[in-house]
Amino acid sequence: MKRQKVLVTGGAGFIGGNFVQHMVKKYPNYDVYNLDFLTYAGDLTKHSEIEKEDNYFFVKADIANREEIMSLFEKEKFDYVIHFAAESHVDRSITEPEIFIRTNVLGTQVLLDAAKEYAVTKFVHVSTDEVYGELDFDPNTFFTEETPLEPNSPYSASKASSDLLVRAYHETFGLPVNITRCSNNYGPYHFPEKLIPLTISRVLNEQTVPVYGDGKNIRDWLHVLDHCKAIDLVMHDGVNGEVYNVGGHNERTNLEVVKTIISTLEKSEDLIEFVTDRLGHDKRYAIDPTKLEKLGWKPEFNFETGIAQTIQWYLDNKEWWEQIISGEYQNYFDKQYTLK
Ligand code: NAD
Ligand code: TDX
Repeated sequence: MKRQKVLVTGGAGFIGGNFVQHMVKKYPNYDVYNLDFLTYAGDLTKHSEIEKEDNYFFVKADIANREEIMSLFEKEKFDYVIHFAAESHVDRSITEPEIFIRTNVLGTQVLLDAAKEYAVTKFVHVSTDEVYGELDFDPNTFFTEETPLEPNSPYSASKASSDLLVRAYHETFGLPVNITRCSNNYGPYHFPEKLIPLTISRVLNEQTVPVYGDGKNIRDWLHVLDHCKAIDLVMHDGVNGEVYNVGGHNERTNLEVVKTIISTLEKSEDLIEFVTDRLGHDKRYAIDPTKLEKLGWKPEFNFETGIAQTIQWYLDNKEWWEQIISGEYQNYFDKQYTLK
């Protein structure tokens, strides 16, 4: 079999970064291209180990820059495109929606055009369960692949828009695509603006943890390495045109998550600070992963084993998250919280 060329967009970010490392190590016969614009969320220090490998390449480019993307595809003739690059933080989409449309919608369309023009074998679009909107607190209701799209935030609306474009390129042009919609990821290299790494880093620094509203909103937590295995499976075995939900039945309220972290680190719950709720805050997400399980996926982590491993990783890699929160990014943290 000829060497396969895999383009991973957003490979300097959290999930894309873990996926690039998974691919470089697991498939020495694949050339893995990490394409990233290195926004505030992109960081290459995480790849210091794999940088030495012959099958890893980095390209700095903006997915919304048509000329740049087209000439890269012309030159490299990729076999696979695994598309993670996005603006990913819901809170930012509430204050600055425009960049979400540019990156998540226009950027995806440029990549689809390039994938069509240069006839890739597969285009995997990494989306989110947030495109389905929110569920109520009835524990027997789940998002399936048939749940209608009802996004509530500018972020999820931009992701739903890109999902529809991906679907349209399959229906209209026959582009071989899959869409994956996963629940909240956590694990190594999670950017400390998101709930779990923000809580771990702030608790370790004896800072208060802002819990939005009453803390009863529910998220369904998925370890990033289980997500990487799901994408690996879908890129190789997914049926063209199909959507696959990814989630491991690990629902927790935000307050439960924060309390678990605080007790594991043996700190006081006095650090919890209830702050003004997020606008349009989705109540509950929960995934039905049956379709992906039928394809052969099974998660390794449950929330207890995954969160313990993740907390230990943040203890062992303090320099990584400290370099992020000690820079100008700190201003962002300080701006966000309005105490009740
Ligand atoms: P992230 O914010 O950690 O990383 C995003 C990466 O994309 C960064 O490296 C950034 O530099 C890059 N990027 C941004 N704009 C770009 C552009 N114009 N051109 C090229 N690169 C650009 O995000 P993440 O949490 O790793 O999420 C990855 C994907 O998974 C996203 O598409 C997101 O919507 C989806 N997703 C994330 C979660 C989650 O829990 N984190 C859950 C479901 C789905
Ligand atoms: O400081 C906080 N306090 C708080 O109570 C933060 C940052 C969050 N929260 C709450 C809001 C959510 O209910 O915690 C929950 C998780 O928040 P985030 O970590 O911001 O994630 P969420 O909004 O659920 O979105 C994530 O999962 C789906 C990713 O960021 C998205 O990219 C993905 O699509």
